[in-house]
Amino acid sequence: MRCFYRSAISFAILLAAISSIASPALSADKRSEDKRPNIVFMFSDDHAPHAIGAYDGWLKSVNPTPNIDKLAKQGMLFKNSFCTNSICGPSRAVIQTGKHSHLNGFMHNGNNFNGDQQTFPKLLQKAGYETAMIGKWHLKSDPQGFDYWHVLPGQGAYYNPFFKTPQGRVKIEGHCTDIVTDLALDWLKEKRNKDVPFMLMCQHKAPHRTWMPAERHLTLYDDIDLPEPATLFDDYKDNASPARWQELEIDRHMHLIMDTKMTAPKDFDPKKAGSDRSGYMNLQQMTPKQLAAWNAAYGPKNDAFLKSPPTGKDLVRWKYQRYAKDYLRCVKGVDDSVGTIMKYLKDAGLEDNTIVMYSSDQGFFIGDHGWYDKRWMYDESMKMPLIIKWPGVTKPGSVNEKLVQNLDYAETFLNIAGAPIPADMQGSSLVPLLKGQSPKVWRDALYYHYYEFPSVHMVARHYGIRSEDFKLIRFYQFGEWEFYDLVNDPDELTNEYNNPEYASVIKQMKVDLAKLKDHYQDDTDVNEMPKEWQQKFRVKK
Ligand code: SGN
Ligand code: CA
Repeated sequence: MRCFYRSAISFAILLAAISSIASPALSADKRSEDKRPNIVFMFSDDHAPHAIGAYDGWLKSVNPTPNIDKLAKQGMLFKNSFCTNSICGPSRAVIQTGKHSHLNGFMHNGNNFNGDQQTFPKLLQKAGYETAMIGKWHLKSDPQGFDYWHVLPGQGAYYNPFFKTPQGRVKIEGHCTDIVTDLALDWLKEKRNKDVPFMLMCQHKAPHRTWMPAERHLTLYDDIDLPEPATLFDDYKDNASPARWQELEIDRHMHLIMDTKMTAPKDFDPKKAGSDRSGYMNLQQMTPKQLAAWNAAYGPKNDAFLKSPPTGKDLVRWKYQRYAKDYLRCVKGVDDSVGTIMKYLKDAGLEDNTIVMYSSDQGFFIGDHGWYDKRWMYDESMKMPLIIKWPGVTKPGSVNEKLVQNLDYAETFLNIAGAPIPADMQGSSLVPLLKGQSPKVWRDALYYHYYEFPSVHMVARHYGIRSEDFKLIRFYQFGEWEFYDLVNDPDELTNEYNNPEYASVIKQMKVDLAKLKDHYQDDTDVNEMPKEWQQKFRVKK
């Protein structure tokens, strides 16, 4: 392995030097004289790359995302795109700041983002861009650095959601994905200052749990069986202990009524269901028409289930089908939104000078390893989709295989705008890659750190390093390691940590992990918990 941490440092210095030469003076020029591109940053929640047709995966055959695929055909698809911490708020905070979680202060969803700190939207504004943020924000504090914002409070609701705005809260009728699209279009058409370039963040709640599709998609895929992931019945026998006592299995933790929309019996008390109630409670907020469409779609399918309920593995398979179909139905709504926005840009004559980017806050398990949710450093969850179309710059249909992260977005946006890149940002601008260049110096390993434990889904804290070929994970509270050979075992089923054949690679990766931790100035505690505490968690519930 090359010395990636040194590469990362020298690359950052190089970029800072280039960007300070390239940065223009702030200008109040009219739009016709300012040729800098607009940026439409479309972002969804929990949309795994393997639920996008343009990426490879076992769901490709159902053609889940025709519009996102079209974007990929017109732009560049990043095959090896990852997050630094696979969870919603933290991923967004990394994007805002270009800094790892331990530095931006938003390490887990319970945190409150310090919006007074340096963020890329503020710097874009300073460089003369108009900025807007619409949809899921999830950083608790109010957005800063935006000329216009309409954000969902917390997770937001799928049906008839409230939005927070600088003027107060508003409730809007409809499905969240469509409302966010409409608000984005309204801002593009009516509200923005047309004399300056813009950056619009159009951020969807879908396809987040509890996967509630729009009315028009409620029966999509009813006529087919989805392919199953190869690892649906993983037994975790090779993993470190946390994989055996987590709480995100389709089998044991996915709730039949709350998650898979089974008809509730008359005496059902959601408070006793022991699961998050927000999605189920959203049914009470539907209009009579929405609820009628919902019941008409799920009712007959639920009746068929209740007539002869499957058990054992058949029940897992049934839940997987119901869950994955709802997930893909929500994805379809997001894909429609991408199509609508792209059509508007074309019709309005904005297409040629607007960068369109699609991404999601992390990946997701769609039954892979028998799971839903994210959080783990395993590839299904650590990978993020990333597709960028920059007319005249990205080669249509190109695929980039470099290791990139959400840590890079802030610097990329600033670089595109010709704005200076602050030296304390920790990523690397993707602009050279977008231009089709192959920089001599680029990172050859990624640093990852997940902190939310104990918490919903009970995924133990871990940190680790991922190179192109190998992955080393440390569940430090429990003093356990995992190591995977990603070339020979892309599904990460065989933990090779104790295989002597890998001893020298593992030794080197431990050294490199320590260096990366140091390089990114992560001085958070990675010590083991006392043995008696470890034992309490290790019990499979
Ligand atoms: C909610 C979800 C969890 C999810 C977290 C974090 N339950 O608690 O499944 O892991 O959010 O998700 S739900 O029943 O309300 O959907 S995140 O994307 O915001 O990080
Ligand atoms: Ca998420």
